[in-house]
Amino acid sequence: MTIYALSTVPGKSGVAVIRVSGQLAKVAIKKLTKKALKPREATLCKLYDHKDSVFDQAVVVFFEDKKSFTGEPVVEFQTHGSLSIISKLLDELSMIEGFRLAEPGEFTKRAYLGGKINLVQAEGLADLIDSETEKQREQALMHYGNLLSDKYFSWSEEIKTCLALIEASIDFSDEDIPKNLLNEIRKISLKIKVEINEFLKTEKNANIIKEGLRVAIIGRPNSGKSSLINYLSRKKIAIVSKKPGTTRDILRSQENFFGVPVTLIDTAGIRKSNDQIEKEGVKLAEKIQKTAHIKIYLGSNNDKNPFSGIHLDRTDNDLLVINKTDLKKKHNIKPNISISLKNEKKLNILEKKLEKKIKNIVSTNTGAFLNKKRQRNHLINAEKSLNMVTGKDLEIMSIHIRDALKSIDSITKETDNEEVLGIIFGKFCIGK
Ligand SMILES: Nc1nc2c(ncn2[C@@H]2O[C@H](COP(=O)(O)OP(=O)(O)OP(=O)(O)O)[C@@H](O)[C@H]2O)c(=O)[nH]1
Ligand SMILES: [Mg+2]
Repeated sequence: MTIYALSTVPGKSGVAVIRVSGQLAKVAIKKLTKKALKPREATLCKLYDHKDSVFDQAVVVFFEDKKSFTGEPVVEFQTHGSLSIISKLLDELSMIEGFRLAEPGEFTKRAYLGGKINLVQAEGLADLIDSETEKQREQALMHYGNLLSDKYFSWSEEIKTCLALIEASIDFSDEDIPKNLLNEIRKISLKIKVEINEFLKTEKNANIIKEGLRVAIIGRPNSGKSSLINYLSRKKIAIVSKKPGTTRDILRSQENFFGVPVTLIDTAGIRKSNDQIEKEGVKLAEKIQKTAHIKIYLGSNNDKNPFSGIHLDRTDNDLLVINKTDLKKKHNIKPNISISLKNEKKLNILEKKLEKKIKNIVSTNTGAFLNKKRQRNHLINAEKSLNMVTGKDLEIMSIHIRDALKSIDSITKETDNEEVLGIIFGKFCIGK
């Protein structure tokens, strides 16, 4: 069947694009424009309905078989974007024999089935359409372009090399198998395994790009956490008061720090309390502490034990900060920095340190990240199969290597899984 759909947003617009794909695409040109168009040339045409009345003027472009997005003959009608013209053109197309309205994602699905793009690229295209921030767009483009697919293709090639080595020596008796051959196979499979493992780890970075970095301020009551979120965000996000236990809920402020989406989070002061609401707040704070990418542990200079009752699980990304240096020091903690929010002392240094931590996390995030469960599942299966490439029995080794190859190849090309294809392409809108 030849399919058609509105490819631009439904509704009133300057220009609407209606796309037709299929072997009969040329029939639509002939019926609607009464012209024969040269491929890839924009031609201004009158559009005729089935009663020979002109209903619009449109720029029409024809793409030949194999030289279009879908790989089939494609026509794009760029009409005036009025609701009546769009529905008229869709009606006229529906009257042509062999034509039907496209399903969601069907143009992209045809591009995949026609070998114009692989599945990883199709998933990247869906992300590209959905992308909202610059980082998301960058990532989606890496998936839609060749970068990620090439990684999978190169693993596939290397695994095939292993198979070729096995094939070449399968007739040797066990004793005669050259030792370096077994070593070579093990070396290649180990290398791929390590690379897969590294790539699996990038999944958490993908979440940062999607949801932003979470910076949580954690500390005992009254240490100045709310004062700090207000300072860092340059807004009055939280109530500041000398009464310990002021903040109970989680307070968030969305920031854009040097192009990185960051959520600053103020939490309830952590201490033992009999107050039911405060207890609830402490629980929430401890939960946030576990999921933050960066924790700013904030203590008071005039506390003997500024972090008592707080489980200081520190990574390199976290900062230990002492506030209230305008008051007398009562502790012997060695923090990353001491500040006074009251006197605005060393706050710019704190901000610099925070900037460094953020950049550190984001800058290690170059290249394409894993962001699809489907791809992850195949990678995990490939990893499992490669783990079994041990021993000396070439036939058994070859079974596991073949399994690994199948898993890797399924990432770019699912051969027999209509359900999976339905999920991937169903995510697109009609007309894409
Ligand atoms: N002397 C002094 N007081 C400060 C400083 N920073 C904040 N404060 C005061 O300390 C008190 C507590 O500040 P908050 O920002 O509300 O502290 P918090 O950590 O959010 O407290 P809870 O919400 O109760 O957990 C307020 O009276 C602030 O004005 C500082 O650097 N020096
Ligand atoms: Mg507070």
